[in-house]
Amino acid sequence: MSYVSDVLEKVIVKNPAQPEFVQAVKEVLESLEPVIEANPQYQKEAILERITEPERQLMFRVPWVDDNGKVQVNRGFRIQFNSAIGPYKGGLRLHPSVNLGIIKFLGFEQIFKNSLTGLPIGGGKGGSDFDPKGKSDREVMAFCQSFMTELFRHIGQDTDVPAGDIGTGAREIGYLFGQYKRLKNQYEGVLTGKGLTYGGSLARKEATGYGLLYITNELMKDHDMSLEGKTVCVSGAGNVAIYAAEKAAQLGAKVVTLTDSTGWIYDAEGIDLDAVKEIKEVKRARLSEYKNYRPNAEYNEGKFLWTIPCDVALPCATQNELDVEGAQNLINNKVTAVCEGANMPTTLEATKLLQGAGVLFVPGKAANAGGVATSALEMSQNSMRLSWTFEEVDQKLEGIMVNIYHNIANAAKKYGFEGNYVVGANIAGFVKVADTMIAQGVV
Ligand code: NDP
Ligand code: 2IT
Repeated sequence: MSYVSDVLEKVIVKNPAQPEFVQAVKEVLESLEPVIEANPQYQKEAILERITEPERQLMFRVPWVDDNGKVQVNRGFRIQFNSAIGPYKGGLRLHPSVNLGIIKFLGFEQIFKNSLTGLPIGGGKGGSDFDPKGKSDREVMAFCQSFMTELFRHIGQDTDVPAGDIGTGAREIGYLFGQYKRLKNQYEGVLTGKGLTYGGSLARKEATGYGLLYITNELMKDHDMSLEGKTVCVSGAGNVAIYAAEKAAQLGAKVVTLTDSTGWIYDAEGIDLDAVKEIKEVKRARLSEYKNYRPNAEYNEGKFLWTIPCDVALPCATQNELDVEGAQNLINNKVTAVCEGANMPTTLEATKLLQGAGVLFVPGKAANAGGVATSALEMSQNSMRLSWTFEEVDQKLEGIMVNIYHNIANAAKKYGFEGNYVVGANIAGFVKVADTMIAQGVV
């Protein structure tokens, strides 16, 4: 049995009931075969065994009182996965589906994504099964304060720097920051995605979506195409989806779909983003309201199956949202490129199907790295106690995304997998972390 299959087997046995974690590990490990074969030292140093085992896993009770005076209990998580190249860095997800396996898959992906940014950040992720939907501001604050009352002792600007993810936006980061400061009596850049009056970075809000389009643009350019005049389907209607749609439109494309957890909209004339921002960012309401703004648009209840013809598909909602059925619909409609704004939105089978059909496919750990990269820029600004302009941050972000594209393209080519950006991203992200782990000894 090869070293890769042996470790994968062990990961499956040691992590029962964690299908998403096993899926993420399988995708990475299988594409590392050529590097592992070329470098026997990785096996001698047990790099794959070490890199698949988090350095530290925290699970804790989060009790809080709701508006009816009733005590509620949620489960909190922080997975400090790998600190070889920098302090743990990664978001906090607040969603009822959150469990240990989900946070571990996200933390594992984050190691390689953060490595690809070229910035000094290790991999981590956290969150809770708390559902912010339908909660009052006071309830969200009560939850955040309780969550931070345990988390604060494990994090810090040089130890572990959490940020936003699904369900965690500016409001939640504000409450978390306030409680951290109160408990530690320290004003430090312990979280990113902060408000602009207390250490936040301009362009962080836009960064993941804009970054996704910068890398998509570079991919198209490298294949003698452009986004100008292209039709784009985006899924999700949150932070990543909205700013992906905004940059796509700025680059001359027409975005015709968005989705949320209850339905999806199709606007053949191009999505009106001011309307979506009002519905989602201000009212925290459902996409079904979009018809009130654009009566000619379509709203459909249920899951979007990628049935609308498009040149570029950008899944920006959640894991495994694009399955074989969706992929086949995209292929039938002659999609050119699929670039992942969410983390692992495409199933392994759907990824293989798309790649087999010659669709250009850029995986999330490369394509959505603009968010965490800009978080690292926020950390730099906090350390220097100064702020860059929107243009400065945006320019750095674009440079980072263009670099990531060429690094993953070159890594794939070097190992004989030209055009396979999944293999390229995994190899390019892995090698730096693995070599650093060896340099730092058995820790
Ligand atoms: P948001 O909470 O802002 O938005 C998530 C969107 O996806 C919402 O529209 C939500 O619907 C929809 N959604 C979430 N879960 C489900 C589900 N189970 N089924 C169907 N729809 C769902 O999160 P983000 O935009 O920040 O995150 C989206 C993805 O991007 C995630 O995979 C995240 O890990 C990833 N990501 C985020 C980064 C960031 O900087 N924020 C950076 C890199 C990756 P509804 O509106 O109904 O809630
Ligand atoms: O998945 C991700 O990269 C994020 N949610 C952003 C993490 C961060 O630290 O900005």
